[in-house]
Amino acid sequence: MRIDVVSIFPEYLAALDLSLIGKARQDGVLDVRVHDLRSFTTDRHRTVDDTPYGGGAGMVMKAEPWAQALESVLDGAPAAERRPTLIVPSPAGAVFDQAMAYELAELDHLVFACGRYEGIDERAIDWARGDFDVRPVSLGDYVLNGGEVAVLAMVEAVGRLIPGVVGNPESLVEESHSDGLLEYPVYTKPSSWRGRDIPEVLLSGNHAKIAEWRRLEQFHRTAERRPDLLAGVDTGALTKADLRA
Ligand code: 6GU
Repeated sequence: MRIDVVSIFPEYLAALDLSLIGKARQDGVLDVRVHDLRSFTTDRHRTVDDTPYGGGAGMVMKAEPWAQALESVLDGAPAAERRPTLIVPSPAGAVFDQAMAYELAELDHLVFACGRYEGIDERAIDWARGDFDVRPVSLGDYVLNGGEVAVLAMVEAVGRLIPGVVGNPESLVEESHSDGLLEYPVYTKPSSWRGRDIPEVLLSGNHAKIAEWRRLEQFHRTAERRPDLLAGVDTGALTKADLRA
């Protein structure tokens, strides 16, 4: 997968050199390129923002540097059957979730446009629809100063779903949100630690019983912490007592 990130703080994206994503880049599974928006300005001050029409606090990112940057990304992209997807991180976007991560992991070319200040001139976004499948995306209902941190989160969530990025694909199956529920609690040695014992069933060697216990724990946790998620899950024969709800 090819990933381009455009930002006025390319250093923020240095974390993409690390860990699983960094390894995937070294292995050639992920081709990640980070671009400095300011290098697409033409004035002496390398201006990327200006005051908002209509008034109000803060600054708005100018359209032209964005058009230049995105055109340069298109020029440098390998010929692809599908249009690249342009993700615009914004608290005003659709909320990113595991289903979206799976969807994006199927694509060959993702481009991230990191806005700062009060956002990007909307005409640049509209213009980009000519060449990109544009998707404004939010991490959740809170405000960050810019899209960079959101891009780190999204690239990690998407990248780890690409074959060859996570060493053991089995670990993608049994994790929070893979089945719409939160993950069950996990334990490792010693079996007794500071007076706390692990649940006995985990020492039973009975795999069916362990699987059943884990499933029930998933429901307990989800009912307690994220009851909103249960609406999308078949709770089947479970009773309210089972859910401890
Ligand atoms: Cl994706 N961007 C910004 N700037 N703020 C956010 C966000 C994204 N998601 C939640 N808050």
